[in-house]
Amino acid sequence: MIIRGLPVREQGLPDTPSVPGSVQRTATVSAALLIMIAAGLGDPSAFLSEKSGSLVQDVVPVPGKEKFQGNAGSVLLEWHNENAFHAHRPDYVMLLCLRADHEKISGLRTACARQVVPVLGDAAREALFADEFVTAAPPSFDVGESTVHHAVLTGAPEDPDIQVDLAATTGQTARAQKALQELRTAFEQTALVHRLQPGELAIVDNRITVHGRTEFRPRYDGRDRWLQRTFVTNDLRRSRHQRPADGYVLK
Ligand SMILES: O=C(O)CCC(=O)C(=O)O
Ligand SMILES: [Fe+2]
Repeated sequence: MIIRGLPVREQGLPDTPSVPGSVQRTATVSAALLIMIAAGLGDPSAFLSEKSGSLVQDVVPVPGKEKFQGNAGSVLLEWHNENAFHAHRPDYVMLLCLRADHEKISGLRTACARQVVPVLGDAAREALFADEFVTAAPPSFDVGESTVHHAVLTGAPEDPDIQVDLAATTGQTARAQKALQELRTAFEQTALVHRLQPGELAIVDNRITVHGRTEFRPRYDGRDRWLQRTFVTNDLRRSRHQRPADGYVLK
């Protein structure tokens, strides 16, 4: 879902941050918008290992990180569910645009299982429903090597959930590897591109939708692309054992 016309005034904004791990911890209009809308959808949440556990995080290009497969990069960002490896990955990812890139070419891309699954062949669909995949955690999480075998598609055959990160998920069998290739093609075939403008908020349903981003050219002049991001979880209780003091931050 895209919500347009939110009151983000570009003129009044400071320079786009350009340091790694940049977050928003003061009460700005954009941060308030994100948290209010998150509270309507569920509860905001964050991971301590990621952007110091801030509930509102800057998504900005960082000098020297151009090729990084994460939001500090500016090359094509691979298709992924947010925190695909994690049992308590967010249910929604909210991305609010404060500033577009100079050339207005950068696009948030989304592909929804509801469009993706019907274009898959029977063999690929069957493989994606099997526990034949492993998804690595980013180094920042310090959880060691993942060995959990999971399926990419789970739930109702006609409306499944999806769990994959094409930069981190590997097929453990020949048919699983082949199915991931077919899945990538299906993502490309069904992709929507959202060239977010200031004041536009994308709400990505992370249970059924993967996202990524097309390439762009940062200039590091204070006017680069700037999104702010908040994760939403529908059932905070489920992760209580990982949230000290019943806060919103998962350890
Ligand atoms: O830069 C974007 O449009 C999305 C980046 C991304 O995947 C994220 O911040 O979760
Ligand atoms: Fe993401």
